[in-house]
Amino acid sequence: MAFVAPPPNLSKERIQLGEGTTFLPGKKDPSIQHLIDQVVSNGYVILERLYTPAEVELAKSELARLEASESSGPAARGGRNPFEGLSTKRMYCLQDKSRAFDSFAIHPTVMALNDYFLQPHYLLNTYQSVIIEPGEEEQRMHTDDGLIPLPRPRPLMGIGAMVSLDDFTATNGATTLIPGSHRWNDEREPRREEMVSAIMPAGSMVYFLNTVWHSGGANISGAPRRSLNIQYCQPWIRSFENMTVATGWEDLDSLPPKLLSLLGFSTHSFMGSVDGRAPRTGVELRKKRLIEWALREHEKGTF
Ligand SMILES: O=C(O)CCC(=O)C(=O)O
Repeated sequence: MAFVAPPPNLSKERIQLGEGTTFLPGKKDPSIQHLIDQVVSNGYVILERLYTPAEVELAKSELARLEASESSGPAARGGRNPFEGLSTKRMYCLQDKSRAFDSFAIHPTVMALNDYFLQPHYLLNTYQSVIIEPGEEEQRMHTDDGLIPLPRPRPLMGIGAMVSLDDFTATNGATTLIPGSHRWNDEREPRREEMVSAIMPAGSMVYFLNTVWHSGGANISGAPRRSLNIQYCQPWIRSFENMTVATGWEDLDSLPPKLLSLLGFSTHSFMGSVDGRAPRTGVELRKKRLIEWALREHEKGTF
C-alpha cells in the first residue's frame, strides 16, 4: 500500500441536487436505475422486503440474546440522552457482536446504490440496532451529516439506511423523512408537518442520502419497533494512516495524552466512539477479550 499521488481533479463531474447536495456519480448498475431516480428526486427510496423472513427472525432473536448479555453496550437498556432516546434501546458495533447481521450490511442492491452515490471503498459508518419502545417521543429532526460544518450545497458524506425488523407503521415509530430536503439550502428549516413516515413491512429498508432531514418517530403503539441503523460514509472520511490500529495497544499509558488524542483516542461528539463508549475504553475491553481468547487457545493446545 504505497503512498501515491492524488487523482486528477474530478470536480467537473459532480452532480448538484438543488441547493443541498453534490456528489460524484460512480458505477451505475442499469437494473437499479428506477431506485437511483427515486433517491435523486426524493432523497430516499423504500426497498420493500429486501431481506428474507428467516434473516429477520434470526436478527431479532440475536438482538434479544445480546440485549440480555453483559457485552450489549451502554445504551442497550435505554438511551443516555433524548437523541439516543430515553425509551429507545441501542446496541452499537453489531458487526462485532454476531454474524447474524452481516448480510444486512452487504446486500447487493444496497451495494449497487452505494456504488453509484459514494466513492469506491466507502466505509461502514455505524452499525447499530434501534429499538423504539412504546411511549418514546419523536426524535429531534436532523441530518446525519450534521456534525460536519460545511455549507450547502455540500458534498455527500454518506448514506443512512433503516432496516425494519417489525412492520414500520404510522403509530409504532416508523422513521420520518422530509422528501426533497436533500435539495434544500442552509436557510430552510425543517418542519414536522413536512415529514412523511417510512411505512414498510418487516424486512424492508429506507435508504437515504445523509443530507435528508429525518428522525425516529414517536411510538404510541403497544409494541417495540425493532430496526437496524446501517450507515455508510465516504472512504475519505478518515486519516491517511489508520492511527488507532497502527499504534501498539500494549502500553498506551506511556503516550502523552495529547498524542493519544491526535491518534484518534478521542471523539468528536459520537464520531470516533467504540461501541458507544470512548475509544480508549473500547481498546481496553478488546485487549481483555484478546487475552481471554489467548488463554483459552493455550489451554486447547493451539499454541
Ligand atoms: O430510529 C429511526 O427511525 C431513526 C434514527 C436516527 O435517525 C438516528 O438515530 O440517527
